[in-house]
Amino acid sequence: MKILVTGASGQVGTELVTALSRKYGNTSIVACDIKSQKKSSVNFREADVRDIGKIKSIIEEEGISRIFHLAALLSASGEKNPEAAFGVNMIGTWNILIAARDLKIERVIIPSTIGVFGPDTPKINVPPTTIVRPRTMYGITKYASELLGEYFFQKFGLDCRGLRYPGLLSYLSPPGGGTTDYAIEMMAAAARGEPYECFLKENTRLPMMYMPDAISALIQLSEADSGKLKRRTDYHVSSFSFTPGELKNEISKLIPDFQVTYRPDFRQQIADQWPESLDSEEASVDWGFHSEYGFSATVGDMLSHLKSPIPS
Ligand code: AKB
Repeated sequence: MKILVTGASGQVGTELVTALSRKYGNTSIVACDIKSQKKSSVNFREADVRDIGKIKSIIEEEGISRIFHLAALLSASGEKNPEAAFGVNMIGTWNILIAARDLKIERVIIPSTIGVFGPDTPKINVPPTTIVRPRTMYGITKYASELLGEYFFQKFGLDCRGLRYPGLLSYLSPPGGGTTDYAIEMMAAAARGEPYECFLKENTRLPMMYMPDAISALIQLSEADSGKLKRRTDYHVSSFSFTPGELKNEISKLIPDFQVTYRPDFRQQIADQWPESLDSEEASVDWGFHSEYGFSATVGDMLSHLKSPIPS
């Protein structure tokens, strides 16, 4: 098996490439991103997912059989530049699906997001089938990508799979352009001994997950027996939910003089459209999803790594 990871230099991509190469060996992985990467432990190919010719030639030249398609602009970046978000998220996903169908790729895994939800979505313990109706370009394009994945499965027999991630917490590679980024920024500021000005209100509750659990879930779904999957592209996974105020209090248990002020900006309106918690039951039943890390363990682990970063 030869695996292509698009968006490989992003927050999830960086850690997924490391985990996949540990599991399958460095030579089985091809990392691809629009940003060039000088130091890569695996074969790195620079490419824009909007360029189908380039994507097809990489697949053919490298003998790719499986694709993790992660390239995307996140919620806040998408609102700043809707055209770019449409191009990368929509055209990019369409290109990956067409290339996968034409070149007989055996499986395509596309993570989705709580960004697919809108103001009409219920707030608590939300199951995958519910009112969606997103209002952001990120949400619209990611929801359409979920539906396209299902369409390609039904119509062409392409094995597409996906899950909706909550906010993801990681210390190795910084997030970029998301609404849930505040949580990582807050912990990073605390670790540096600095105060933090939060761009969401103190009581905004959102579902979250630690990156090691997010990576395990994606790999687990990619390996699941196809016959056991009752859903295709929209499994829910989540570990816990918290507000900026609760995160501040948790950090203060370890760094008592940590200070946070609140100055909500345009990202508050995005966060207000998302649920507070997700129901991950179907992912647990169908392919064994579970989380190792709770809220306190995540904050403790994040802070200890952020305080003593791995030298680059
Ligand atoms: C964002 O905030 O845009 C992302 C997400 C929830 O998908 N982290």
